[in-house]
Amino acid sequence: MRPLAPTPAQRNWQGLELGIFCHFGINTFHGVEWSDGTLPARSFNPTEFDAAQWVGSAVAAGARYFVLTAKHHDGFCLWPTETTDYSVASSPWRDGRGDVVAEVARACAQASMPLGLYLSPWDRNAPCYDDPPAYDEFYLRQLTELCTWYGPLVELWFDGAGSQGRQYDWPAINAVIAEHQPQAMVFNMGEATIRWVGNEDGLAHDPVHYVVEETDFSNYTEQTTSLDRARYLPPECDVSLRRGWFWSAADEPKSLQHLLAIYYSSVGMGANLLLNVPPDNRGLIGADDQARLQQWRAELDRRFATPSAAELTSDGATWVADFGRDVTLDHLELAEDYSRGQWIGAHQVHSADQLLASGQTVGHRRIHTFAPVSTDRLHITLDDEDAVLAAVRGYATGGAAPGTVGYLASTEQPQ
Ligand code: FUL
Repeated sequence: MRPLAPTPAQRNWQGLELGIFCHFGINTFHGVEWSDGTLPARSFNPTEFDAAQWVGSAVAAGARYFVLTAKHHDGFCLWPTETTDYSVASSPWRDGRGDVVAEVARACAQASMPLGLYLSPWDRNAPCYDDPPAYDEFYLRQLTELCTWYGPLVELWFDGAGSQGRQYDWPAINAVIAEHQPQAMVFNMGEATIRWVGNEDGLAHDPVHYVVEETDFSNYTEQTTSLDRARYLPPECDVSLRRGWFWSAADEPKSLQHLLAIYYSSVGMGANLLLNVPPDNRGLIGADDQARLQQWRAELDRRFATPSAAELTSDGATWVADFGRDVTLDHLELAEDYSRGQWIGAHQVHSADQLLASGQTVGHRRIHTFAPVSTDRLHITLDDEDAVLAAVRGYATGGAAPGTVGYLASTEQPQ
């Protein structure tokens, strides 16, 4: 049977590979992960706020999209919404005339960085939250403001946390998106076009299916969402550079080795990676975080910036990747042409009689590592003769290891 194929917008989004997630809000000023909607708006005061610095850090990290928490579960809005006073308009920042979403949107536009917005369905401040029809209307007004005030959006991020068992008016939500931001990817809820990978550690596991019949709901429940039919929903791996999603003075960035492991297990596994980099209470990305991101980017560039490209020929399911000369390789990247859907369910890579690598998914990009070999060609066997390899690239990294996952993010529910 022919697999389901991506829409052009889904393919475009998969091609972005790496995004920066930005958790910033009232919690940033109290060193907490979740707050209950009662922290005073007057505590929001990022005196050195600089959206260009945030987006510049994302550019330097090699990210190709940027997703901002316009409203987290506490209900505090980073834009001067007309729906509630619990927003930047009630804060001392810019004398209550500031708009974080607008400044980030401007910085993104200047850097040609696609912008996405996170709007938490769960709202612990809105008095109408316990009245579903009233809250649905309130939420639709917030979503409409975000979809109409800030230019094109690449992604709308709907977080299931706190919403187990709650129904929102998804048909109406989808209609707002369809009317104002039809090209935006919809993350994991409603009429989703992309899905959560199922953990907050940034790790995809082989096989990584682009077509699924159910999705995981959130980190705080075993609940899954059964879809009405199989859908093309490529995964996004979200994880924080730090232990927490929001900045806290006591936290610190993950090690380089850990971040490299995340990259190999997300982008290197055919999924997108959305790496959270939380600005601090000055409104800046701190020096340690910037330094770690730069170190990570430099090491990825060192490993992957100079590929040996191969010419590909195929005889049904067996492909020859011809490098045209002897090359020494210790990393290999395979790419599937998934414009007609994901066909490859298994693959093996041989150099002469030696099995170098094997696995299931190839997808957008699959990275393998192995002990160095010298060869002028590789043989790649796929499990389907209608599958098409788009590219094979070899790298000599000097035997660099994928990295190790030193710390798995806590799955405990913050209060
Ligand atoms: C979770 C939320 O509860 C966290 O605070 C964070 O926003 C993360 C991306 O999703 O489930």
